[in-house]
Amino acid sequence: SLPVDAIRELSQKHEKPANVHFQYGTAGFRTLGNLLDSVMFRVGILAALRSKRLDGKTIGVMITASHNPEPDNGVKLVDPRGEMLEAAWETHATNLANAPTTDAFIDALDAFVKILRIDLSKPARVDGFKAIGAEARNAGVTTTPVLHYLVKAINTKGTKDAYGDDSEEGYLRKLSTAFKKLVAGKPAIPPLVVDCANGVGAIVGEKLSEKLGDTLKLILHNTAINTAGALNNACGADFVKTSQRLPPSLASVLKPGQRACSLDGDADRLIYYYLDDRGQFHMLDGDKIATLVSTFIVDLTKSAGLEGEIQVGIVQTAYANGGSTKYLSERLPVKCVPTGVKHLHHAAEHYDIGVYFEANGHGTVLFSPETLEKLSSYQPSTPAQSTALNHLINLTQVINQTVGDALSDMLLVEVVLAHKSYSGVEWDSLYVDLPNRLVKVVVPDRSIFKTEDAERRLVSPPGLQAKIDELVRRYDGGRAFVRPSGTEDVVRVYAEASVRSQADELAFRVAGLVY
Ligand code: 16G
Ligand code: ZN
Repeated sequence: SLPVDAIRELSQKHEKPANVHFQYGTAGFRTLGNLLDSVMFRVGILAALRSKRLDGKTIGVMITASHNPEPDNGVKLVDPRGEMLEAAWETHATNLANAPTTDAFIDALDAFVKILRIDLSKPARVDGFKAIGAEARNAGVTTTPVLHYLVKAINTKGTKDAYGDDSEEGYLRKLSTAFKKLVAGKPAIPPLVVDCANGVGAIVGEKLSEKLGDTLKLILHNTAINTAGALNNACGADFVKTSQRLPPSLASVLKPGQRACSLDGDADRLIYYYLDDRGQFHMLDGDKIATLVSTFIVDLTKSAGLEGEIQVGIVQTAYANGGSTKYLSERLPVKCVPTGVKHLHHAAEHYDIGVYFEANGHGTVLFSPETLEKLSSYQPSTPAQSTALNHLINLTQVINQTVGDALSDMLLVEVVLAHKSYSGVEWDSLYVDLPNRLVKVVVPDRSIFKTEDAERRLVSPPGLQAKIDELVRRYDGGRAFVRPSGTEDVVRVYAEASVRSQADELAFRVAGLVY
């Protein structure tokens, strides 16, 4: 049974603040860090119980502000395969976090353990945290994707699916070794400017840089991880994507034509960009990355003689630029799903090779178990086929398949650019982004906004979608949708049109309907 006395004693040191409602949302529990003490304690217990429920498999606990301002902290769990916490447990997590007192928490815990038939005598391994009778290991200060990697590596150790050495060093070695093989024999790669958002990507990026040596010189900027308030402030992937401009700190650094990229605070989002000869800023976001990477992988499957054998598919959300959706769907199967990594990841698992990216720069490529099997047993019949096959196999190593990983995606992009001899300009010209505008609207109650069709249409409030449709019809190339944010108390409005001023106008007019 539950060690009630021990839990009570500890829980009383971490009472829940009154008048706060916690919600395990798309990215775990997120709120002001100073409100999260009770949540941290309870998440520790929850993680231990999840581990016990899964026969002692290792669970990860990540504490991070991600792309948000420093005081906005969060905590999320990583499931044994290195993936996001199973959806059903999000509700359990929310219930436990909101029990008003220690006694109510213990009652809720007791009921929960009974309903889920959790055998408390089972061992529990929680990486990075200590809780009831759980073995814990502190993964230290590292990126979110490294934690996902570690959890998968620990749980697959010694099996035929072993994912890699279960250390940060193992992660760095796996990625850099595969990268070096992939670019061997290609012309020297020009140095890459990396904006680390003053977050933990600076630490891991530095170590990666050492491993890469001369194969790829990383020029790290915004590495002030100890400066209060600097995290994601006027830098980082979210700043670049949202404001569609260069981080001011790079203005004197970046030369015309030079590639640069921004990570977010926990290094699971990546946005590229460059300045053209006139000094104009060009952004290469998650949609551009998906396009670059998927066409490369399709080419390789053809060159390997595996066309028709291995199907590549794309997963996007409603935020994907219409230009990218048009370009991609003329070539490949494309699926649209609701916002949030778990939806994209899940849908991508249905393809032989699933490429998923959110426009905000979070994404990765998944190779199904059957595809991995096919790649390892396939007998190429020409040297060219053999080369392409080896590239595909090395791609499975350079890509972090547990979750979107800015550093791994960065290496992936660099591989493709090196193979195609592309600069930012050629990459950018694959398709033209439609001008777009994102606005947020503060409303009294965002829960009245309900969507369907992968968040592209509103079903509630009644009548609103018809008004939006009517407005959109008047704009050339117009598209707009409204959805409640899963992470902030606002409603988001997205609009695009064939000209900038029209996209802006459409967004503001739709926002006007939402108030
Ligand atoms: C979270 C999601 C991200 C999504 C964003 C949307 C994860 C790990 N992260 O950050 O994928 O794009 O929420 O936020 O799922 P919104 O609902 O506030 O627009
Ligand atoms: Zn993040």
